[in-house]
Amino acid sequence: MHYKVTVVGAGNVGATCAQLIAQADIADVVMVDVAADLATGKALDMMESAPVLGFNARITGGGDYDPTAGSQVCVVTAGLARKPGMSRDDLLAKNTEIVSEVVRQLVSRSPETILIIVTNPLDAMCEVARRVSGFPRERVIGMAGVLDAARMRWFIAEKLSVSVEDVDAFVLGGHGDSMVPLPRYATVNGMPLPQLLDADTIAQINDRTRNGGAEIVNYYKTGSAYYAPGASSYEMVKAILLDKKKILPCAVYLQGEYGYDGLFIGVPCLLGRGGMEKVIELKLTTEEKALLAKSAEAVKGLVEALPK
Ligand code: TXD
Repeated sequence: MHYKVTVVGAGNVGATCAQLIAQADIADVVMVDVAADLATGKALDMMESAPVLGFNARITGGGDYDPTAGSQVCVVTAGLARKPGMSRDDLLAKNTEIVSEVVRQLVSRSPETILIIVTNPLDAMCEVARRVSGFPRERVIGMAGVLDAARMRWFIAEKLSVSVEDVDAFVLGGHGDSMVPLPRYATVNGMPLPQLLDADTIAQINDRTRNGGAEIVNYYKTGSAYYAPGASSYEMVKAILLDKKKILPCAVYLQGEYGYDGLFIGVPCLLGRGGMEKVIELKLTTEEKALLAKSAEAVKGLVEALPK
């Protein structure tokens, strides 16, 4: 079967994700953007890279949603990006409007699709997508933890001068400054991180992970990170389409797990062809639970601030 993935928002993150999906030949990609010509132009530009890179997937782009019909996965990156000095939360009102409209358009044409939400403020936009789509939680998944964990993994690999391939890490909680890096569950080729680095160094890595988005915004000045966010979105699409049963940290609508009910929070999930197939519950220390509670409060605040 030939899979179809829609990416809404042909901006920095959307286009990076689209290119990676096509280049891996796992699906055809339809890009949609209000800036229709931007989507058309980027799709053409990517297709012109196909002969050189050697992929056969088709990428199309424009402003029309009809070509998205029957998509197995839809990635929503449409919205405004953060500018320096702007918090993720400042984006709330504007992006609620955008994500609501985008999701309505998508689900009317692909009622069985799996939604991957990327637009910030992430956890609140997931809730908007869940409400508008009426989908079960298995089919509304937020991308944040894969990115936050990737940042943490890179900082660990850099610090220890080891291959990124050997480094695993988990970040829980909302995708904000109160996210919860979990060094106790980070490993380097199976070896627990706390045995390899001292507590101060680990604390520095945790802080840098929490501020990873802001660090890039400060360099870019006119936009936010996109290579790692695009790659992280692609990783989730791949895990779903190829039914990998991969455990990845994702924002998911909790129903009692970790003591939360009715809130999107980043936790380890098993991703496969059914979407978010299982929430994995880790045993947390009292301190980790307290940090997660703080992060959950921040998400709750955002959700309560959503326009009714
Ligand atoms: O970890 C994460 N979840 C994130 C989230 C990591 C990085 C970026 N994150 C958020 O993703 C960011 O704060 C933004 O809310 C989105 C997209 O970021 P990107 O850097 O790709 O922003 P761009 O380059 O501005 O692209 C957004 C595109 C742009 O081309 C707009 O024209 C389009 O979205 N857009 C729309 N498309 C379709 N429909 C509507 N209504 C629309 N409005 C804007």
